[in-house]
Amino acid sequence: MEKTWRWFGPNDKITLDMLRQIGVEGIVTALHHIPNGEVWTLDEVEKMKSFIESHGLRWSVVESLPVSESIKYAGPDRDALIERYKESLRNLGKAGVKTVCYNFMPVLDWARTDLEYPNANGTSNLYFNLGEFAYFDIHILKREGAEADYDDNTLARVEELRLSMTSEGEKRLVDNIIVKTQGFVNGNISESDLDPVQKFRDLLALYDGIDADKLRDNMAYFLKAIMPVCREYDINMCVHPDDPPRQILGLPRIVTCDDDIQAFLDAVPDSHNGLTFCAGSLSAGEQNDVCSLARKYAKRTHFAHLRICRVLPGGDFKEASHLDPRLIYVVRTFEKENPSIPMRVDHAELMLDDADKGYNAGYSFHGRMLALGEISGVMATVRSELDS
Ligand code: DNO
Repeated sequence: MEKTWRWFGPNDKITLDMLRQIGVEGIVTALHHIPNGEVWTLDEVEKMKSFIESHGLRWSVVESLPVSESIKYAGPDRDALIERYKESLRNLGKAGVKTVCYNFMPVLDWARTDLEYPNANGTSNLYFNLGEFAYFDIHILKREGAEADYDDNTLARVEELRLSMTSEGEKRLVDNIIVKTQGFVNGNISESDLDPVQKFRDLLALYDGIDADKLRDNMAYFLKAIMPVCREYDINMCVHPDDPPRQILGLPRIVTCDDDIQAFLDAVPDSHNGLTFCAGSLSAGEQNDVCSLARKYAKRTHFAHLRICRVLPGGDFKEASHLDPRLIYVVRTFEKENPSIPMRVDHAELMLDDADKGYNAGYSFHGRMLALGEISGVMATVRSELDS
């Protein structure tokens, strides 16, 4: 697989020169300065591409060309927005950038409650605490009927939290769940929003009456509309699985498991309609066996996110080591079945001086560099086994 790295553009504190030194071959990025729903012009795409190439690297993957909420919930302007999306794809195609990652998660992209959960060795990592998440849903968001979505054990954890929760604790949860994890990946909520919770409630309301079947129809509608452009320019679309892979906050989620993946592939049967195999997101669902999913979908995968989670009793999950045997199995599978795809490591630890640098949550430098070194070793070993 091609070793790529998610880089957030010229303002990223991690520079392309640094990335060349650590064995990165290709860049995963987006035109973060262009607001969601606007066209990525050929000029802007080419500027970014030349900048990357002037550092001896290539622009391997777009992550993400964001799908506007209105396309997801089928708002009145969805056709106009799809036309703009197609225009952006054409411009990417003309410039030769042909792997496009996106997601179809309503409102919230990925969810974590803790961004610096301490590990025993002094590093820290991302963590999802189901009790805290349910607390956010029930007591901060105050979503109607939220209690019904949690089991007794989780509700008991929420009650325990309620007895000791402080206003700083609540602020930390809001920051982690809807501000810090979201601001840099999707423009829905940003650090400058004065009342992120109210803004978030308004966004949730857009999905009133949209269930999983409707969302599936809307995804198929979108994919069918863009496929002719993808065929013309040979662009591979790869949807990111839902993170975590389950319904949350009353929102439907439709890329959570084997059946879901099969369903969107069947709905639009075209090789340009494929998957971002995020081993981390898929492994955060107890229903999923990432190893068999990798075997089953290797050929429909256009991009791999290499990280892995461990689900804990009670429904919490945390990021596990990049040397976890399941991840080694996934790497072996892709090296065998689809070795030309790009891969990037993801959500690594904060280590050494990473924590002082203000990197985007989950996107440390030293932690990801270590993970890339580990995965590179696994890839080299697997390749030499396959060659012998
Ligand atoms: C989080 C990322 C996601 C991903 C998008 C793709 O760290 O994995 O934000 O980039 O869902 O559209």
